[in-house]
Amino acid sequence: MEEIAKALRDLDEKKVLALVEEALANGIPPVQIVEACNQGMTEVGDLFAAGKYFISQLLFSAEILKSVMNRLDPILENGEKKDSEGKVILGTVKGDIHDIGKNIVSTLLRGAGFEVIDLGVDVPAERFVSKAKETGAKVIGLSALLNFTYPEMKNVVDAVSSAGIRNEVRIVIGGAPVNEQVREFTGADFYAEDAVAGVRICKSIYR
Ligand code: B12
Repeated sequence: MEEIAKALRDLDEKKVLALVEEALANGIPPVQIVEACNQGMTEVGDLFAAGKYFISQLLFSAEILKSVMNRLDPILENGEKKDSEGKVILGTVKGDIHDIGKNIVSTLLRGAGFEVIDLGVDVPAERFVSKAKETGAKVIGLSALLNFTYPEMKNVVDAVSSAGIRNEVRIVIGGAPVNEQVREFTGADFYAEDAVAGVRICKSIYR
């Protein structure tokens, strides 16, 4: 797993894909492979923050991870159709276009039997609210990876309150730099440190 993270950090696409195949052949659960990739992406982000990588390298890392997810998605979704566990609205908040993590959450939720309404990226608060009203979903999942988009998460929570549906809708937030303090700031109900935790939270809400 460390080798996968390292190969991703070094942007060695061929090696990443070969290691993923090897891990799958050895029966490593795909969720664990995703976590290793997360680690690699964090290291890419750190190199970017340190001025050693540039936007082109960020973009390339995203392309590599997308190829990995193309391979893992069908396994994570697991084919067998279950009854709907419930509806979950997902989106990356306004001002933010990072979507790889959100897409992983979407895949795992679908795999767990949830109906996912994915609103995409750069989603304004009103869109989350109108979709929640339209579909009756009990969960809104917000993704944000930029610290300057935290206030936008708070805007969504406030918009849900203003629309008078705060008691019917639980709001879950996630994204690499998000933590419990951000949750408090935004007024969201839950913070998920990763996609697996997100699925667990959604299950607990619908139970
Ligand atoms: C790839 C990447 C990009 C790609 C994104 C491509 C894409 N389609 O998503 C591109 C090149 C477009 C990009 C652009 C920018 N980026 Co960028 N990017 C990254 C990088 C390297 C990886 C992100 C990623 O995909 N990680 C892998 C996924 C799987 O992890 P994840 O998103 O955290 O998701 C997991 C969990 O957090 C969780 N999760 C995520 N969302 C949700 C939601 C819910 C509901 C739940 C339950 C769980 C959950 O589940 C996932 C799986 O476990 C990060 C570094 C990092 N540390 O994350 C920087 C990073 C996020 N970017 C950064 C910056 C600064 C930018 C730019 C502003 C750069 C610039 N100067 O233009 C722009 C902003 C563009 C915009 N307006 O959004 C900074 C943000 C700093 C900050 N805290 O504000 C980071 C941290 C890099 C750094 N260290 O400086 N970026």
